Amino acid sequence: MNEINKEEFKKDIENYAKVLFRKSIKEASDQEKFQAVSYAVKDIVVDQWMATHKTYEEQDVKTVYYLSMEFLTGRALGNIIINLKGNKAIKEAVEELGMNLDVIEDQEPDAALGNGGLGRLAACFLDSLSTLGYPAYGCGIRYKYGMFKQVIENGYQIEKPDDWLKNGNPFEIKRPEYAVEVKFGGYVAMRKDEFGRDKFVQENYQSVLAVPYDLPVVGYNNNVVNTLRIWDAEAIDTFNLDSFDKGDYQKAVEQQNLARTICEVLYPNDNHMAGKELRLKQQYFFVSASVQRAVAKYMEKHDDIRKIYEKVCFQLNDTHPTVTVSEFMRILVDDYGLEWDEAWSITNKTCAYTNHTIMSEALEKWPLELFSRLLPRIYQITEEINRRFILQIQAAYPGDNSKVEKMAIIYDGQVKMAHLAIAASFSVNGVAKLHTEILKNQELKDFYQMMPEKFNNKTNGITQRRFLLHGNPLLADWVTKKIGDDWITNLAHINELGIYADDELSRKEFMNIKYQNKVRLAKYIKEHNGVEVNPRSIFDVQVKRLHEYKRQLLNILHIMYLYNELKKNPEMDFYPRTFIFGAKASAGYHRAKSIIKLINSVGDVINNDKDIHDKIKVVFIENYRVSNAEIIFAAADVSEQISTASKEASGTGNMKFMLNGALTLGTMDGANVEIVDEVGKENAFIFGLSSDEVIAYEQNGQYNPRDIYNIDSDIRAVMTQLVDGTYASGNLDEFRDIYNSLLDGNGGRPDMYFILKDFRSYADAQKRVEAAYRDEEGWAKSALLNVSKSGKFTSDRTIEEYAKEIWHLEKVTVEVPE
Ligand code: 26Q
Repeated sequence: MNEINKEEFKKDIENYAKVLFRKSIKEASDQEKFQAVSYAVKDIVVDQWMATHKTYEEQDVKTVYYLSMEFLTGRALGNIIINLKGNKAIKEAVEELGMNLDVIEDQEPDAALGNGGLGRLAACFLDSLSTLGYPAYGCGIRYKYGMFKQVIENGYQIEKPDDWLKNGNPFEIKRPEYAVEVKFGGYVAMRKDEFGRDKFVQENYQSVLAVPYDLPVVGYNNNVVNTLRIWDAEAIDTFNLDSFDKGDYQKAVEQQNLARTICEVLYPNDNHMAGKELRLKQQYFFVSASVQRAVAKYMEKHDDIRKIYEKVCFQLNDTHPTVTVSEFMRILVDDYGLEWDEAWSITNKTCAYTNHTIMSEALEKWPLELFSRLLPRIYQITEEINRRFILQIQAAYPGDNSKVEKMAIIYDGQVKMAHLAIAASFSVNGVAKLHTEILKNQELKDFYQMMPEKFNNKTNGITQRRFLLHGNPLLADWVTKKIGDDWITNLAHINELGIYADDELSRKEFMNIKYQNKVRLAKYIKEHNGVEVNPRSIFDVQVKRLHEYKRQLLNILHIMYLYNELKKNPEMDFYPRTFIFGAKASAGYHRAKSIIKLINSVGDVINNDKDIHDKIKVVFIENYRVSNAEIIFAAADVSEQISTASKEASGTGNMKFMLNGALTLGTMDGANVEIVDEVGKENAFIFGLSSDEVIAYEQNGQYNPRDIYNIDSDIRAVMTQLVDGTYASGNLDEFRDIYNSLLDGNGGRPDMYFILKDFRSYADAQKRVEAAYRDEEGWAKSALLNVSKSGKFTSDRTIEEYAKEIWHLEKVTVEVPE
């Protein structure tokens, strides 16, 4: 890596302030300073970016295209500075110009082009791909509005638009030279090509121009810069319409509207399928553009499309980009004239699919009417894929029509995207051991039985560069002092920290860092919530999307119970606790929004009750997102990972907490199972039904929450308080729906997520947490052990597995000319 020249860098910053804003640094606003510094950083990045792509071309590398509707990258500037190893020089340069780097980083809006786990995973994967030197493109959508901003008013969530591009994005580069056309609607006609052969063409369609914007993905200290390519839609120049369409004013206006709407906004659903036409348009839009461009790029350097799988792999991030399969077939068959069987075999060697959920409401199924109307040619191709796949099923299971019913791609008037993805991919992976086992033995059992060789596990991971090095500088520096800085690119080395768990002084130092991070978070909470919290209390944190299966409700019901206990017995031994929540609810998910209101209402009552002397505080952090997550993880003592067993495919927040020295309070679900494998049951607090028990209850229907309600008076008391005005004096019906969902169902089975069933076990685990925390030495030891055992959960390990076992990529090294 070429050294950053501080003096030159300072001149660069001043020059950008001048060119962009005709101002000196002194005159510039904080936002303008952020822009100037970012452009100066980009200057360094672009040299590496060009060198990387030159190397890729010279070496004719195989490339993975990570196709994802979501990339939750958060802020770029701080992360890029860290990965450039420019922290020292850049910090000094900025300070010598009279600025503060933290303040400057704070000016950047989060790039919130994702909902939660799946989108953030994609961002961690890109960081690891670049750091490991693997050639990759992230392909996605340049949403004008990302994940909404959450404002809490009167305890309720209000959504505000996230106008993240309003000041411009200093790191993006528009690439109009790579724009491609994407077609929607119309009909398919049979025409003759120039050699008199039949071919299918889409006619009378509407189209948009897909225009890519490239964002740099900077590897750690290695000159490698990959590209996150996000597509924007522009109206096709109406003067260029086919002669057929000339003067079709109506159509020109429609096309302009189409272009305006496609990339307008991210759907804020997490683990829930929104069967909206615009969502399918978004999917085909970015898939068609990405696949067209990948094929064109390949053909610039190669002459045989039949070998494209040697240089290209499409990784499908869940089913959202599954139209890739049919679009790629369309290009091979219609544009390159390949026979079906040959095209199918190539597609099968190029596509791989990752499943992120077993929740049935998240499974993507599109009505045939909509699918065929919007994508007529893609529909024909999908039908033919389905026809042949059914023949394959019938050949494997002669006479067993139930197999066809369960596995067909098109059935019951719907296109089942997971079935299409599995049929067309050479690899199908789950995201944690338990999840993959559930896929193989339950959800996708029939597919596994027919094609076992496709199935594999890739346990998720997170990048330690953002979530320790950037988010927790105090702990990062301390770790480096103890064991050197290898952990930054090889997290397995963090196990060397293990010996310090037995060292009294190290434990003290470690707990002191945790304390300082708690002070930092307390300050954030004071500034943003106006609530005073005690950094000496236990910081017990649940931050993640709000969903019933994640059971924020279990957490808050337990807090209501603790409060009752304290009221009954004010003198009881009670270690002060701060319960911290952060969660966005999908805009249309009413019950989730009521749970947010409940958390805030309970907080209002408890936080203002003088009788309990600040022993419990309940804080709801507004607008939870990547940038404040970094501060929250660093300050956590207890990591709440309490999903109903079998429902959370992996979880990745659990790993971020562990890396920052919080202890897991959780069910045996998702990657919690593997965390416990690493740290041992004695260094975590495990409770609740197992996934087998949950699945058994779901199948035999033998669970009745009324039985628990009838015998457990503490639970009964808490339930009653949901509807007697204790927490909603103005409106007794405020939480009636929550109450009913637990006891009567209300749209599902009563207590579908086994909250009452797991309540006692959870409360017991919470007692163990308190007892453990009172033993300060023991706690410090466990926390340090957690950090030291987090090596497995780096996304670097995950990406090595994908690269070796699925993508078959080679690493490159990049030199930047001086
Ligand atoms: C689908 C159709 C229409 C509209 C929206 C959607 C949609 C959008 C987002 C469906 C699902 C999602 C997000 C899923 C998700 O985040 N899953 C999480 O993925 C993580 C990474 O693998 C896991 O750790 C989590 O366990 C899993 O819940």
